[in-house]
Amino acid sequence: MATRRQLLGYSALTAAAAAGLATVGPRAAAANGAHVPAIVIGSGYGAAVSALRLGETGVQTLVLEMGRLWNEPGGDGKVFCNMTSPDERSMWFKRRTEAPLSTLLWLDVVNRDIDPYPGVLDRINYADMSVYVGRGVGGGSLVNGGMAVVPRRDYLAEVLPGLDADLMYDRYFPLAQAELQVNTIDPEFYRTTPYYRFSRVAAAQAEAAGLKTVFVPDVYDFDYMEREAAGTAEKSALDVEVMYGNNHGKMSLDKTYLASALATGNVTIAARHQVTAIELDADGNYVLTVEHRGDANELIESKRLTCRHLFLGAGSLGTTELLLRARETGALPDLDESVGAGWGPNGNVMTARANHAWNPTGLKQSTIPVMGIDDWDNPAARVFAELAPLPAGIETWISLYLAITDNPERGHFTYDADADRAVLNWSGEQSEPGVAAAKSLFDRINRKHGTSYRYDLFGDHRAFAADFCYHPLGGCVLGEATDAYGRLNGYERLYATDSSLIPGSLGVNPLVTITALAERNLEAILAADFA
Ligand code: FAE
Repeated sequence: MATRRQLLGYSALTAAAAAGLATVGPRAAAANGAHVPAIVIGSGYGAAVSALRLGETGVQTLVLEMGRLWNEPGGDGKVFCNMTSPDERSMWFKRRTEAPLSTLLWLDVVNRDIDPYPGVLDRINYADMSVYVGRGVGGGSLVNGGMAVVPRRDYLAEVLPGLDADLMYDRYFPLAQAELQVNTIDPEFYRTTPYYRFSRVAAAQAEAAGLKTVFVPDVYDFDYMEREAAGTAEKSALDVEVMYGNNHGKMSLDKTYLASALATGNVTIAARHQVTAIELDADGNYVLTVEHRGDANELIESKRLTCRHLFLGAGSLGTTELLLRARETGALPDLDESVGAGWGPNGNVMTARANHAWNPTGLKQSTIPVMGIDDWDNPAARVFAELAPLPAGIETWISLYLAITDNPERGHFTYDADADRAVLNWSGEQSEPGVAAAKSLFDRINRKHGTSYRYDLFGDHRAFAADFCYHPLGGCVLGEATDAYGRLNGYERLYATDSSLIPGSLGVNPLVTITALAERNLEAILAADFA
């Protein structure tokens, strides 16, 4: 249930979008030349936590987001398009959609030509790795599956040994889950609805092969989903909506943290505002070069905005690029030499199996995964694999999986001065440990059931796709490029607050951890740096 302050903040977002405004909240904060006490770059999980906690503490805060405000229906009455009929709203300035599954039976039937537009999903293509990210007020929360998994305590201690585990598990994870409105599917609905047949089939096969399956909580409102199934609410997850946005049901950040932040009265959100450079002036203020752009990507206004405290929440790629550029151009030369290092795709590997004719996976499929195979206790190959839907509108007999593997490889970013961008150094070989781990798990299932992989889904003849990821992590690692709370080494009042802090691997989907870590860090920062 939304709280009063969330309803208040969300209606401010909706009203601004309806009026065609890019800025929500006190407008002067985003005027060219303005000085504000705090600026937050980006509006994903880490950024949204920062905005709320700063606003609650009475700190005037400006949130700068390069993507759109997605709170106003288009000509078809919908804010977002679905995955089977993508239009320009689907992707960020592409001429053709770039979906993760690009073919079916080797046929080019998935992707569509689209007009370039600030659509909600971006795919950033490096040489041997592509990264999907959300663009818009709410960041990745607008496009993700909402799976809200708390990491294993032992693995979190391996990845980020400096964290106080008791505090994380007793205080910050429960706080993040409550604010994000995490809930769990009713097992009876799961067991009986045709929309989760795909998941029941895959779970039963995993269990028969001796593997453990677990329900996975989510930020999608499962009461709403039950009403979709009953025909009493407009369909969203049950109408092939997720990667290009959900029109209903999903508790994305614009309905939770960002709405609450706006309701404090101290927070301004400026959409289509991209930060391109960060400098420091003689008084120790951060000076930001910001481009306000329109739907055709035309420059509406170039701005200079200054602040005392600067929070980077532009995501693993966005935060790392801004910091690398600042260090390498000499704007912030004292940034740590480890900025750019410690990056990983959370061991993401996608694969699919072909089921026997007597085991259909269903015409109707919910887009929200609710179950995973948990084989993380297997010392030979630690894998947590979500049972993913493939809602094609036809029977495919496919079981699809996104496996999170314990791939120890790490990539790093370098600054390409000519292109003025950060380039990811990650080779195809570095994906191989993840593929080997995933293969060992799914080979077990195939052996048990006499089934095989599908080779027709990734545009070529591969059974495993590890050349794209949904979970970019690292680039500005906690305790390496920063102190124990995300303060950047070398500078004061400069913070990283997002997935860039987590060094490449987490063992589960990362949104709850990013949120909980930001809550932890902000509490310490507000107590010490804003006293
Ligand atoms: P993020 O949410 O990426 O937000 C960064 C924001 O900063 C974006 O809105 C950018 O547009 C904006 N930005 C970047 N550069 C600039 C700039 N220079 N100036 C202004 N704004 C800028 O950051 N995770 C889960 O836990 N469960 C899932 O089920 C799940 N499914 C996923 C499915 C898909 C298709 C994708 C793409 C991701 C999924 N994820 C999932 C990952 C999750 O969404 C991601 O880890 C978080 O969104 C990262 O949060 P951050 O706060 O780091």
